[in-house]
Amino acid sequence: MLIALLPGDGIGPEVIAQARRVLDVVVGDRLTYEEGLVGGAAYKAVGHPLPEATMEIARRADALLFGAVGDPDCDALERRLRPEQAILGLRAGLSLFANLRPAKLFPELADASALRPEVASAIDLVIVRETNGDVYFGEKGIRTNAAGRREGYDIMCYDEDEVSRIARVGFETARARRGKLCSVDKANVLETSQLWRDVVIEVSADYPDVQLSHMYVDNAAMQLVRNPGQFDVIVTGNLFGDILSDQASMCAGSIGMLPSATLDANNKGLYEPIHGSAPDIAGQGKANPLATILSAAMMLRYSLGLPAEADRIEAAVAKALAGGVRSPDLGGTHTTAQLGDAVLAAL
Ligand code: GGG
Repeated sequence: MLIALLPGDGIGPEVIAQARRVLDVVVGDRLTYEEGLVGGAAYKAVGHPLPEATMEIARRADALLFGAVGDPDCDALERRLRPEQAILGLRAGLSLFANLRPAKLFPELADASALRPEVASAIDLVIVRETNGDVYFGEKGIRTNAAGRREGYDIMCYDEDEVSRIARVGFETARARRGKLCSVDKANVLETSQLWRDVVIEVSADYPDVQLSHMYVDNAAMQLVRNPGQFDVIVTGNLFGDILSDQASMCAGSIGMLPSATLDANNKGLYEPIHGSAPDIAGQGKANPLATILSAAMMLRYSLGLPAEADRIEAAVAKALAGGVRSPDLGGTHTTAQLGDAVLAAL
């Protein structure tokens, strides 16, 4: 099975290296790898954040393991050349529309959560974020308005097919868990959200066994901090899901702990930590590789049909944490490589 290895920028290569060590032990030569340039690294090497050579590897691969993109050197570039266009281009180019972001507190990390331990211990949810639409892909630009002033615009747009297909992923995910789906929108203000809510209700007719609720995104942000245990699966749009999953990560200990899978309709997927490239700590051995290692486990489970191997990696991460290993984001001083060593020792 072929994996497209896309380390990217900043701490991306460091965390991917640790995930690769773990995969080598757990699945060995059942996987082969082809590395591709993405993000600022790709722009600096060949003048584009998502070169055709990388897309070609990505199309052929059974799954993609992605580090992070983002580079302050590229901040002044026109938008189509910015590093972040690599991840958007992969999602659009491969129809990767369903981004699953599980947020669960490892019991050993109760002290690292931004919440009180008794509140944090209840967090065990999945955010299902749509990733092919919304303001990320709508028409955008800077124009001059009637008063002669510069005006930025990003069109927020969803069609009913985009909403129904992600709603189905939400319902299926809830059905396989505790049977509760909360659809998050802003239907009191936004037309896209009203359509979102109407379509989710229509789709719910096919899932009478799933308990559906609706929440405005501002309330959802508050409820995630007040009582995260009330959520099982959250289904939401691209922008709201991006924001809420970063928030959920701090409830679960650290943004360095949250993995993700972004799937197409056939479970081909791109797997990445939800964190970005963290240029402030790049190259210093301070990055937490566990979100990437857990993303590799999701890749084995969702795209490669190796659930036992995925379980083995997740158990090893829990054991490593129980052994006391902590990167700086978790309040410790262990290095990126030492966290990798601890997971390998626990396997
Ligand atoms: N590993 C996640 C990452 O690199 N994030 C940077 C980024 O551009 N994120 C945009 C998004 O997830 O929509």
